[in-house]
Amino acid sequence: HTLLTRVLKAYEQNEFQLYYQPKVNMHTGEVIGAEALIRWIHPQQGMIPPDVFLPLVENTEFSVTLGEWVMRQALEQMGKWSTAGLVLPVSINISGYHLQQADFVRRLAKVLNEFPQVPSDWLELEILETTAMEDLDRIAQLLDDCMKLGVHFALDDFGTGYSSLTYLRRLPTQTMKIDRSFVIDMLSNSMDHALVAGIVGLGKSLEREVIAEGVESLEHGIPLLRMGCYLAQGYGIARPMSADKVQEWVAQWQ
Ligand code: G
Ligand code: G
Ligand code: MN
Ligand code: NA
Repeated sequence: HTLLTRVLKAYEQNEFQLYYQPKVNMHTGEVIGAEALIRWIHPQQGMIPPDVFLPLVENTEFSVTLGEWVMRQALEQMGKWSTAGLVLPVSINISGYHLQQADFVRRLAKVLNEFPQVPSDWLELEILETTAMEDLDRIAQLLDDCMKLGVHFALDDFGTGYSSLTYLRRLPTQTMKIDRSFVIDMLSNSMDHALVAGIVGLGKSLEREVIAEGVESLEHGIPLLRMGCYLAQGYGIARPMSADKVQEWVAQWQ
């Protein structure tokens, strides 16, 4: 079997699972949400990371199937947490191929309607900066239409794409996620420190929320807070974890 046929079979056999990585406000201590990250739990090989199998399904019809599965899983999980007394907005990573499907808005609305107990504004879609977008006017309109349904958007891996500033200028997104490659070494690398400070300033000027990814230690919080970047995600706060561990994590964080 090719790896792709194994991926399709894995989907049918329910071997995919969403892990969740918390995002916090370092200033208030509040847990503000979590990013959903797909995992393939192979019965023999154990966990297979998305970098191994997502590239295979990229730009295929199956990536849309999987993308909608991720959406439903995230919404269902938010509903479960909410019932248990935990309000936790979830962001999911959306592939460019999926986002650019002609009926994206209609299908998103349909999925949201399946979860009437979950407010749509708890769902955030992270758009990869490396997503090749041919027609930015159309995508901007698409994001507007989705935002009318209530969902939020974030520019993921901000600063690494070849058209970061163009995407920022043309796409109506509420949040910028500073790519972890700038954040990880910012304590020792003055270039990275300056770039992070610049991105935070840009976010402030444009009235976007800014979240630092790759916060690998609590020391990272010191310069970030000084810059006015309060929101953070990274191994120093929490690693991605299975859904059943999240409530316990939130309880001990607070
Ligand atoms: O979780 P991890 O760091 O291994 O993720 C590796 C990459 O896979 C990241 O770039 C992440 O955005 C991407 N990824 C993780 N889960 C999903 C998903 O559900 N959908 C898409 N499209 N990408 C994902
Ligand atoms: O591309 P995207 O930002 O969606 O990727 C998220 C990926 O980043 C996840 O696979 C997650 O495991 C990884 N990640 C999250 N926090 C950290 C961190 O602090 N350091 C590193 N190196 N990777 C991280
Ligand atoms: Mn992401
Ligand atoms: Na990212």
